[in-house]
Amino acid sequence: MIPPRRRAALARRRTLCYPFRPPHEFRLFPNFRLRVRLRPIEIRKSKIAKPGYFSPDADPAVMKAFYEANGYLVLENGFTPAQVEELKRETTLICRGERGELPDHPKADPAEPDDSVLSRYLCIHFPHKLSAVMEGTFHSAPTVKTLTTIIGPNVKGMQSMLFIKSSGKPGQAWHQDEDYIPSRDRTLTGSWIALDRATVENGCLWVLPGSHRPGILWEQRWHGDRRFDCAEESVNFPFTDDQAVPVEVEAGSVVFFNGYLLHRSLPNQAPAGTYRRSLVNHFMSCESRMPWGKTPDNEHNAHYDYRDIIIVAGADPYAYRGYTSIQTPSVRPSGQGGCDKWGGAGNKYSDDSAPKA
Ligand SMILES: O=C(O)CCC(=O)C(=O)O
Repeated sequence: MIPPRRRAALARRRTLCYPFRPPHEFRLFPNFRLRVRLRPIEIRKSKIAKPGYFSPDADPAVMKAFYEANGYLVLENGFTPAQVEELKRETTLICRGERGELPDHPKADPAEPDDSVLSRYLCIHFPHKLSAVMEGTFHSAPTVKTLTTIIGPNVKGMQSMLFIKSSGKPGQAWHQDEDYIPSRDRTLTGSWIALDRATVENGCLWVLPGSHRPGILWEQRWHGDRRFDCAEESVNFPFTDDQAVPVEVEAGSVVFFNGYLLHRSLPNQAPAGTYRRSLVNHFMSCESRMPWGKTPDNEHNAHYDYRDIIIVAGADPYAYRGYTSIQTPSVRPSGQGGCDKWGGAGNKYSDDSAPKA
């Protein structure tokens, strides 16, 4: 008598050994009475997680080790389907102007369908200044747990971007976020919350694993490439496009990535009427002062500390400096109407037929 566990193991082995579909039952030898019953081949869903993809209960030490080596990780199910639905509803209200009018974008007519409104936007900066629901994502427990694992016990948030990226909208060329939001200890971390399933087709994030490690901010140049919006492209780094990894994720997953990691996204090429929505928040250690933006009264850069922040974990050693509100929400141009409003006046796409005025 074969014990049940051994029988199950043998059955599994038989399943694995026959890559073709064998007759359901056959005799090995005509005079041999043992009948071997072969089960139809099973295509089982792999239980092996993709490297860098973690569940909320994953071992923090393993997550940290992957993050330190690669500069990113994916937290699967970081937000529940109900939370994602609420964030999508809020996205629509923000785009319609129902959470406050956006610069140069009057409130939508109530009769205008949501799809028509949403398709006007590539991205809205600082949505957390408009919406308590958006700001709430800074404090979500799985996010904070991951941030304290990869940054340290004291964490502050300072920036958010709400990508709508409807079909046909461009991506962002290779860049490092510390080029825009400087930390003093290389702890800048993006949390990229997928509100739709993000795929290569609809313009998911691509990363160059390990590219954060040299700790160098590479030179940036205008790219002139219609696949990308008006932000410049990092160049002259020792990595090639074929080393890039697409970070495809389900809605509710969160991609955490280091501020020195080279990353980009390509245009949304999915069918019309679809979106690749994501909410990206930025954080760093509270210990890092932040010389971001214009210093008031010509204060020395090294002394300046941007204080439009939200403490999400631990303590702020500079709390005595107080807190303030500096940024206001804005709409990021897609480049489809030119780049003048992005401080890129004179930046023309390679197929621009006529120079802009
Ligand atoms: O979501 C995207 O398409 C690009 C996001 C990005 O580059 C960023 O968050 O820095």
